[in-house]
Amino acid sequence: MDKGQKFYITTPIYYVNARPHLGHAYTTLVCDAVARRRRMLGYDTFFLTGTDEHGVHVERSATASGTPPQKWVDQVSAEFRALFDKMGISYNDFIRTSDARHKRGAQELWRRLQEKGFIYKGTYTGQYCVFDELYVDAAGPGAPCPECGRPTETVSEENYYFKLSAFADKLLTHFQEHPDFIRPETRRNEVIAFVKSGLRDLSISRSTFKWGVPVPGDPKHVMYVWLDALSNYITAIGFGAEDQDTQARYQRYWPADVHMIGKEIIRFHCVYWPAFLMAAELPLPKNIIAHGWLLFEESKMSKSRGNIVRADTVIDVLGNDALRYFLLREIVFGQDGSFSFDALVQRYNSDLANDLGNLASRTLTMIQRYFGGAVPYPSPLVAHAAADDAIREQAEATVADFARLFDDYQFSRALETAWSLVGAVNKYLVEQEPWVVAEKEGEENKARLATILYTAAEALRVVTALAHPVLPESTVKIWSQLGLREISKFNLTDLKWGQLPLGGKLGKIEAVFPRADKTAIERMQQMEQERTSSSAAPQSSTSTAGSAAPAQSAATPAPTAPASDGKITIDDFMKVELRVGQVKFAEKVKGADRLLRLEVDIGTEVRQVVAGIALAYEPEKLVGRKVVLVANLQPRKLRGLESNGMIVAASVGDEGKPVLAGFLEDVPVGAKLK
Ligand code: ME8
Repeated sequence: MDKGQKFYITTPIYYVNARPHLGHAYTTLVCDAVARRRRMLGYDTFFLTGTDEHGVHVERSATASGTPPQKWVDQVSAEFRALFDKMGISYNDFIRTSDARHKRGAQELWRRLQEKGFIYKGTYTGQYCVFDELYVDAAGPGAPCPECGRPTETVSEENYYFKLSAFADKLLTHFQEHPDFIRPETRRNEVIAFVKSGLRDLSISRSTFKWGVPVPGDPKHVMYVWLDALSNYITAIGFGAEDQDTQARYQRYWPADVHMIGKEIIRFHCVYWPAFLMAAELPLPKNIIAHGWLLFEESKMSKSRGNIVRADTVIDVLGNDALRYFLLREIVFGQDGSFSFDALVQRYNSDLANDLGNLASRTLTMIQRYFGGAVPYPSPLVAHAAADDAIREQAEATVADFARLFDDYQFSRALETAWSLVGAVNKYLVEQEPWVVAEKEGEENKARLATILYTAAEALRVVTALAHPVLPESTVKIWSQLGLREISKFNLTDLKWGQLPLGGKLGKIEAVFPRADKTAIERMQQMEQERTSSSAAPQSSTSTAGSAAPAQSAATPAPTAPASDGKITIDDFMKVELRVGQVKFAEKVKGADRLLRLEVDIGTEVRQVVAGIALAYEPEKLVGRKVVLVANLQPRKLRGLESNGMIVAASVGDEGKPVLAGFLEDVPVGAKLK
């Protein structure tokens, strides 16, 4: 890694239609840890986060709550910012797409695209998913969105288009020449396959709503929310600014070194964004890193599923560092990973309270007790043992391994390495028994005691310096207990064994990680319940039957109400043909986490059904199972697959987990339910 360079890292800018949850906190704290380490390595680091505030989605949420859009976005954006401040996130700037500076920059990007001849006017008539802000090609009225399964709306609009189709080859060449452009490899392959399947021009304006950045020269239109949002990465650092100082900031920091995103938004970042930049003849970001999802109770934590946990809850009970450590250590970065209060408390107690906490408290307490709180002088000759060298060697290897792994975004493995040093030093203390040596008389024993405690304290210093970007609050405390000052100004490139000043006076010794007791979990669960019930944020509704489409979200218009008393006649019910079917074959639908393709025997024929039950059922376990099928539904297409019928399932809990309907007695395949 070169020194003295700039490093520009960004999070996605978060939608203000939902209150912040642990998923948003995750990306932000990962970036924060990376930014902090880069600063400690001497990089001129710029870390950007912010909120994405435009679009019909936000306009509708605001209107539904009777609030003017600007006031609504001000409120929710402030919540994101307050959370990040509470989390101690070291962002350098917080961009809002409703900022004047952003609008100016986004319009400047538009002008450039237009000047270079990549924008033209055309008409689009078809289906549109409001939730994903996506046009759904080749789909009929009411068709479900291929991304989220919600019903699409029919729109007919005269729009501006971007000539995305002109960039397929250029993008593929760029991916080939820059193998690290998209990480990890699996996401890179997905993007390459998407581009190879052909790119169509992209509609980049909307005229059916007002809440957006006006198109330069044609204010009846607002810019497509993704073009608007993606441009934040340059507008925040001064692209399109009027004054020279701000422009200089853009020159200094662009291109970004890392755009960190969740895996669901790779297409926007890895295809659209580079194509816009190529068209405007601007440099491309160096790395786009897509991480996996934080799951809670086995499905993606998200507002629409209603299965969210708030970062505040964890912070209020266990503190910021516990949350950061857990998410970076427990989740293999890049893959999906589960969050649970049990695992959090277990990890906190074992790695922080026990391992690091114990190492710090016993080493420092013994130095206090036996050496009056001054770092003892090790004795390289008389009182030296092979075990001391082993710790020193392991510490030196840890510095190198931690750097290699952390800077390769393998946070979990980097922390594992550092914690094996912690474990080794704790074991070293148990074996060397300094408390026994301290009881013995004579200079040699005194020298041996000094060497043991020096070795432990020096190893503690090394781990503390390495862990600072991950545990910014507690490492400050340990550092000052070691008698050292300003850990964040410590230059990590200088980290070497033997730098603990001999004879240096320790600071005041206090426990850094108090053990969490059993009530911690209950307290967090209770806080979540209270926050959920008192939250003003829209919650998802629970559907009574599982279907190929996920549960309705608050953002989706409610289904049309039945007859005024809410009841239907028996004739209405008899119109629905429910049959017993048996699953003959089941497989996951590629690229759709929630969907399974099933072949279901209903006595008279075998039907293909696409069902949104993949998060609850393994395909292999369904084969042979009897299910209830709505057999006379009109066929519809999901992810290009025709679905002939709907499997009946209960929708359980806030997250709408599907549970298949079944029978206690054996029933013949094809039997009708009435
Ligand atoms: O997509 N696990 O905003 P958004 C992990 N405004 N990360 C999660 C997560 C989860 N369960 N839930 C959310 C948008 N995230 C657009 C982005 S950028 C120009 C515009 C994180 O509010 C993750 O980083 O839906 C994901 O990509 C982002 O929040 C989505 O936030």
